Amino acid sequence: MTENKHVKQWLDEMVELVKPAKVVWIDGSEAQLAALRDEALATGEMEALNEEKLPGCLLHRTAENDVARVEGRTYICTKNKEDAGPINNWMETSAMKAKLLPLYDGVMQGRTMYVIPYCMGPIGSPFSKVGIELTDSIYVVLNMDIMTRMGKDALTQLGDSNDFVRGLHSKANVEEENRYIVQFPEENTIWSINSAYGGNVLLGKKCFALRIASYQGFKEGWMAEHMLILGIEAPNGEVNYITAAFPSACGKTNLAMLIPPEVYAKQGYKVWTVGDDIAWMHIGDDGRLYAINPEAGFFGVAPGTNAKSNFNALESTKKNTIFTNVAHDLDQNTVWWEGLDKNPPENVVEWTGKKVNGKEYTAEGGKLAHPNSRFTAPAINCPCLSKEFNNPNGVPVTAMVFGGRRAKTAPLVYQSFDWAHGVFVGSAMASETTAAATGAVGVVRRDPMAMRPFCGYNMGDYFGHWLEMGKKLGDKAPRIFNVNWFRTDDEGHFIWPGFGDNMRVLMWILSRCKGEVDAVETPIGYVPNAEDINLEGLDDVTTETVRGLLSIDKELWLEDAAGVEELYAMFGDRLPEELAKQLAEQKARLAK
Ligand code: GTP
Ligand code: SPV
Ligand code: MN
Repeated sequence: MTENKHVKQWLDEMVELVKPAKVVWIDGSEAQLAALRDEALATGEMEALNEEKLPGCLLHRTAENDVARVEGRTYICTKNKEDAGPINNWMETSAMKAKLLPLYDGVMQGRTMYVIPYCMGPIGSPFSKVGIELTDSIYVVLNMDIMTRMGKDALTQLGDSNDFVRGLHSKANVEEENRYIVQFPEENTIWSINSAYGGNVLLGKKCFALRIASYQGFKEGWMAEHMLILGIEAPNGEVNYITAAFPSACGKTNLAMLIPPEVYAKQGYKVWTVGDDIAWMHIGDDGRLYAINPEAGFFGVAPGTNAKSNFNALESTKKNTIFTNVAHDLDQNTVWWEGLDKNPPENVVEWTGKKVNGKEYTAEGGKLAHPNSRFTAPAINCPCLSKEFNNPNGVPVTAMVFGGRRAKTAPLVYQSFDWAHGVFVGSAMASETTAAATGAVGVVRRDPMAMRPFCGYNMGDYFGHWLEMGKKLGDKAPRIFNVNWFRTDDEGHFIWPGFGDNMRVLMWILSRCKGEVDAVETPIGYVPNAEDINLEGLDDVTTETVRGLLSIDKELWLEDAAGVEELYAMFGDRLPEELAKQLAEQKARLAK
């Protein structure tokens, strides 16, 4: 399908290694995809859902030991350990290859190898980049079709260039003890083996668009971030774009697709989604920062998604969507998850594949759907998809937001003093862990810029790169904020209503960017006057509640600073001096 000699040479090498029975190029045609769907249905790898209620939708279950990203088995391999940094698992490039080659040797014998050319970013955009994924999984092919611009167009975009990411995936025998998700940023290469789950195997997503791309951005002067992109359209038609970085399962998809509360809707405000997980950002000709969404679909968390919490996400899943590890309602031949509605189906197969009755669950945790069950939905299904979605130049960013799950400490919202302080705020992020990765849930850990699992190089250098970008942007830099939707009361209930009502906070953020509203200067940044958060139409939330949500406990913040200090110490001399200075200044302000 291509005359590109770099592609052909690499493909020959990989075929010789994994020895597939057959090699099939994915051209992206509907006929080829339909045949693959049929094959997956015939083998039971996928199940077809109710054609009337969920046309074109498929259900898939992964192995019980393979339901989330595996951070402990994810590596950044470079020649020198310092270049991967203290946060990433590291092994020297050739040592890792020596370890993995025997696992790959002949692993596709008797299987078909699919060759998937794909483009991250709009076809024709100067900011887009091409990858090729080799895989023995039809699930991967069908998901990559939704998540990326896959097929012939991607090869056209590549031309005869050597600048493509070489991805090799085999589900092998899905052995946990031999599972590896390995990035070689210095070689534009990804090797993934023994998983068949989402982020571990859809190599365009976290492996390329964040781990490899963050390193490319460092080298080439742009940024790859774990950020949603949304536009807020004012009644006069002006649209302002906001990007936001929250750790996995902390609310990006929800915020990206929010429905404005009545108070704004009636005035004519609208919200548009450009992206829900990843932003690639470049400095434009006018000196501002522009963002594109490299993806073409949403790999979203199913549990908690319902018509009230996220109408637009739910609508996006009504056709041509793949559901992974949700429950299967046998009477309707539809899907169900916790939080969809209050009526779990009676005649149901839980996510593990076991048929259960009524409300008995056998799966650990007592849930019908896995907490990290997901939908893979085409972006074009989204009712609020931005008309700029395919704009090759991206959209200009007015504000950047960081946030996480913090039961106490972080206030509802605050603004950094300036860009450098904003980089400090992002670097100091912490959040409670979620089901998006294997391991304990609900433990507070430091997660700088929500990139801890996704930064493909030394995070000290990454902080330095952020500071550099700010210098280049100067006074055109987006303003930087931090939010927290997850403060809880003494009974552990969320105090802030969240979801659509988060727009009330975004509106304050935009007012600040335009210099329209004052704020209170505190040791950690500018905090709103509680009266400036519009609460019209909210029954349970008063200005007094908001005052509480905005309160800052200096003791807790000093403890937090100690955590930041510990994190910073890991980077040694790779930590930019500016950040050490920011931390010292913040501590001094808190101690006053
Ligand atoms: P990844 O796809 O893993 O990167 O996750 P994400 O950041 O896109 O998170 P998502 O929007 O899917 O939300 C994850 C979970 O957080 C869901 O269960 C939501 O219901 C919940 N959530 C999202 N926004 C809010 C909010 O404003 N308040 C509360 N309390 N929960 C929220
Ligand atoms: C995340 O974990 O941040 C995700 C899902 O968006 S995955 O693609 O599995 O990484
Ligand atoms: Mn994510």
